[in-house]
Parts: sequence; C-alpha cells; structure tokens
Amino acid sequence: MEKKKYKRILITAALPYANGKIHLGHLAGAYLPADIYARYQRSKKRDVVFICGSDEHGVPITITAENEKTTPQAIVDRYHQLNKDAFQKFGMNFDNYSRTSLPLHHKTAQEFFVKLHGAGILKEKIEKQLFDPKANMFLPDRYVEGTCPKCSSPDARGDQCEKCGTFLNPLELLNPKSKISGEIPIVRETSHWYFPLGDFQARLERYIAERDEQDGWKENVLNYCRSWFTEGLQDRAVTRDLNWGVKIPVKGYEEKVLYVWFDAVLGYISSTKELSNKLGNESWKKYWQSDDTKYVAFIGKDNVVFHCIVFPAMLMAWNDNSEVKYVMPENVPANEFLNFEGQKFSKSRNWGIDVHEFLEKYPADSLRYALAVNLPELRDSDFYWKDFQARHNNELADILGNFVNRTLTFAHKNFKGCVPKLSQLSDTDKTFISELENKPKTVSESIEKYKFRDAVLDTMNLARAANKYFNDSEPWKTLKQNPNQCGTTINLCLQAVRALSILFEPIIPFTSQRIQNIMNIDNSKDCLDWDTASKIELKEGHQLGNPEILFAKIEDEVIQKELNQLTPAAGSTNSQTLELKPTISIDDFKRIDLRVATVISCEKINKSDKLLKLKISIGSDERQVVAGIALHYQPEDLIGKKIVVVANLQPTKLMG
Ligand code: B3M
Ligand code: ZN
Repeated sequence: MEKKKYKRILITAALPYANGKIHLGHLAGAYLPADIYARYQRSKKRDVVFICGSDEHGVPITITAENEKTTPQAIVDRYHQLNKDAFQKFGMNFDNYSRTSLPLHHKTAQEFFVKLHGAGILKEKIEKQLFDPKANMFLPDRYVEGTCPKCSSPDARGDQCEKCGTFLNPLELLNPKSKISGEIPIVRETSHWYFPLGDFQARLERYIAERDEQDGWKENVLNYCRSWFTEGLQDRAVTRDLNWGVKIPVKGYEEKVLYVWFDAVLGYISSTKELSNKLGNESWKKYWQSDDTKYVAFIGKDNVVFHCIVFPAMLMAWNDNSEVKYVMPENVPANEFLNFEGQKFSKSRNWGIDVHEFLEKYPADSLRYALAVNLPELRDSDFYWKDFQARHNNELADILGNFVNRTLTFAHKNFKGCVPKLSQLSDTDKTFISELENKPKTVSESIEKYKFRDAVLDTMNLARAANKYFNDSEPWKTLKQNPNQCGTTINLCLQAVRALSILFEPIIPFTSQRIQNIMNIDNSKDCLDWDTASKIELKEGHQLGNPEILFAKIEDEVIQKELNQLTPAAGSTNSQTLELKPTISIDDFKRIDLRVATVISCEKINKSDKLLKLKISIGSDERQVVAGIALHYQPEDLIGKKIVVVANLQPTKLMG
C-alpha cells in the first residue's frame, strides 16, 4: 500500500488530571516519548503542533476537593500550575498547555454534544444508579468503592477495577460503599444520554486496521483494541449526575454535566484553539480539519480505549453530520507502565517519586535519558535508583560527556580552540565518517516507528564509536609525528560533537544546548537541522567556546540515601506485582558462588512435609543439603538430576 504523504503533524499527549502531582510513571508512559517525537519532527523541519493541558473535571478531582475540604476549582488551580511547572522543568516542549476549565473548552465540548444530540445519535435512557441518601447525591464512577465482580479485589472503584483492569458500572460492584459518607448506597432512577458505541464497531475495526497498515500500530495497543472488539462495544453514558464539569445545554439536564472523558478528549481541540487565539490566527483548523495532517496521540495504556475507540467514534459521528471534518488519530503509540523499584507507583502507599522532587535534586536530562533507555514500550519496566545512577555515570558522563570534554580540551590545548584542518583521510577516518553519515537515518527510522529506546541506544552508540575513534587515532601521538593527521582526527571529532548535539537534542535538550554553546554554534545562525548531522559542516578555523564538565558523577552515598528513604510499600494489595528484594550490586552478586551439582541420593525428612534431604556432589566435594521442595518432587525422581546450588552458603543445622 502506498504511504500517505502528510503536510503537518499534530501531536497530543494525554491531559493529566489536575488532582495530583505527576510522577515518573506519567513521564515514561506518555510525555517523554511525545516530547522526543515532537522535537525530532521539528528538527526535521516539519510543521508540528504539540498540544497538552490539564484535565480538570471528573470525580477524582471532586473527591480530592472533598477530602481536603476545599473546592474543585482550588484543587485544579493548584495542580494545573504545579504540573505545568514540572513539565517545563523536565523540558516538555508543548506549544500549548491548556486547561479544560476554560470557557473556550466548555464551549467546544458543548458544541460537540449539541451536534451529536441534534443529529439524533445520542439516546436517552432511564437507568438505575447508586444514590447516597445521607449526602443526597448520586454516586457516579469513583464515588463508590466495592468488591470487583470479576476478580473479587476488595477495593475496586465504581468505574474500574485497578487490579484486573475491568471497566465497571458502579451497579456491578459487590458490597458497594459511598466514598462520601461511607454509607451503603440505595438504587434510584435517573436519566442519561448514551453514545451508541456499538453502532460504530465495524467502522472502528476498519479504521484501526487501515491506520495500522499505514503507520504500523504497536502490538500492545492492537491487542487492547482487539479485546474490546471481541467483548463487543456497548452504549456508553456521556452525562453524569454531578455539578462539576461541562454543563449540558439540553432541557431537563441543568443539574448534570458531561462525562469527563467526553469532554477531556475534546480538550486537545480546545487547547489548539487557545493557541490560535494567542497567536491571533486560525491555524488550529489546518491541524484539525485538513486530511493531510498526521495526528499522533501519545498516552499510557490505561487510556487506550478512550483514544482508539471512544474518541474516534465521537469524531466519526461529528464528521457524519458536518461539512467541516476532523482528523482522527493516525497512530496511538501507547506505552505500558513504569514501576518504581519493583512495585507500582502509588500515592496512597507513598511509593514513588514525583517529578518536582526529583528535579530539585537531579538534572532533567539525566532523568530523561534514564527513562528513555528504559521506556515501557512493549511491557512494563522499572525505575531503579541504581540504574539511574549507572546511566548517568557510565553513559552520560563516561561516554558522551567524556568524549565532548576530551575533544574540546584537546582542541584548546593544541589548536588554539579552533577547528583544525581536514587533511588526507585514512581508512579509520573514512569508516568513522560513514558511521556519522548513517546515523541520522537509522535514528530517524527508529523514531518514526515509535521505537524510542532503540533510537536512544543508537544515538549513544555514536558517542561510543566516537570515543573509540579518538582512542584508535591516538591524536596525542600524531600531534608530534603527523600534525596533519592529528588535525584531521580532531576535526572529525568536533564534527561528531556537533552531530551528537543535534541527534541528542530530542532526548537531552538542555545538554544539547550546552554542547552547542561550548561549540559556539547556534541554531539561529548555523543551520542545525536533523539532516545536517550527517555532514561535515564545521568550517576550518571556527572558534570554539570553552569546555565544561557536562555531567558530574552521582556518588554512591547519594543514591544510598534515596534507597534508605524508601518506605517498604506495606499493605500492597496488588499481588500481580512481584515483590522484589532490594537490588544488589554486581559485587554482591559476585560473592555468591553458584555451582552445578548432581544429586546422589535423596530422602524425606521425618516430621516434615516440606523438606527433603539430599546428598549432592559438586565436583570432588560431597555435601548434604536440605531443600523445601518435598511438596513438588518425589525423592527418587531427583536422583541423578543436576541442580544449581549456592556453594558458599554458611553451613547450619536443620531439624537435627
Ligand atoms: N486525565 C487520565 C489520566 O490522566 C486522563 C487522560 C485524559 S486524555 C484526554 O491518566
Ligand atoms: Zn477486578
């Protein structure tokens, strides 16, 4: 199939709820990949708009307000500002960061509702709902908690069970309890407008199949969609009995609001409109309403259904009934989750670290890099402090920082801080040049396929290759013996520093800027576009700035302090996450002497149903060991088997 040509790219990242601080998991799920993608596309000189904002409606916010005895507005004001700042410190390069409490957004969402309502697409239904007689209110979504009907988890929320992921209707909960009063709710009737998602199933399936063919959707995302389709799409209520949210401009609905997800996805559109208003143009229309826009929506896996099914269906319904048509996502490259030191991030269990706190202590680029090499692209991944330290020290400092520093220092010491002349090329030089020439292309390919981890590894490999080139060329020797050759080496190393500053920009933009300052190059006067990274662009004689250390090492004590502060996440009810023991160092691991042994004889131990006594041979040495495996193995089945033992475990006396 022929690939579609696009004129511009619309990039959105999920709108975080303004009811808490964003943490590292959010960054790895949606924001960092989106930012890398947007920065890369800009560097490719494409017409890009990158949109985000706060999701300021919904039950999570009203519940937080009630818990804190304040208003929802106060909550969203606080967290909108905090999250906006955190994103900025992290280097998120949004064109606009809006908020869904703006009148402009309310108007946009109402317009959508009115269009679908007026076209007769929405259906009104009288339904039963849980009602809290004490608080005198209906209990939609997370206002109720109870036992999950699917997996029996005791703390499922009204809208979803976090443990098994099932989406729920509050009525399905067993033993429901009001979050407001703790009372057992009663059932009452209320009326709501429903979106007939089922009517769109066939078109949605086609839509996803076509886009997948065009742009290669991620397998995890396709799997989530398939399972929704297999279950069969159901009508979904798009109104709620609440007073915080977007008012419904239909008679009889004065006391209700739009369901938060119905308005939240439209926040992408209203945020783009807000940007247009700021710029005094109408450019939002060209991004949203021309079919040569490529729209890519970055999210975390928990939002897949809303972006791959609900939102496209809403857009289809609009497009069916309007002259002006909206673009739909071309791709939704959702990531899985990032865990923290082996367990889920959890605010209530105080497990994890939020972005503000992190960036008060460590540079944004170190975090960006450590997350980027370890993004949960296909499956969940983990943030470990030790890994963070290792990425910073062994890769950013020792590979990239070291290469930039040694090159600049050498040029200052021996070439008066100027780019030396390129003379005759040796085979080593030529090989290095071809590596340089290829790199922008291979990194591009990974980014265009949303394989950001590969892109990062590939980019760091250029810095690795550059260090090797420096070492192999031995400029400290050729300086005396063959100054022309020495000049050529340093010239090419400086070209590589320039290239690295361009190719690393999407990943570590602050450092990229510093490198460009050190190199005395500047995007506004020297063209530093992506594709120029493959070229020998620095001119002979160009005056360089002064070298500086890009990454100071993070000491063990500093990381140890972070580890000591971790509170064991007691009372974790999530048995799906494997409870890992604390990370051990490679040195700890080396102290364990693992050996393959053969079982010579084996018998049960009297008075114990779990223990077996084994005689084993480790080479010349024979030992007696006890293993708690009697419930799983018959003694006679083990004789002659090879097993792995810890050969240097302290001997002890067990059951005599
Ligand atoms: N606020 C859920 C979340 O923060 C929701 C995303 C909205 S995207 C339009 O995970
Ligand atoms: Zn469940």
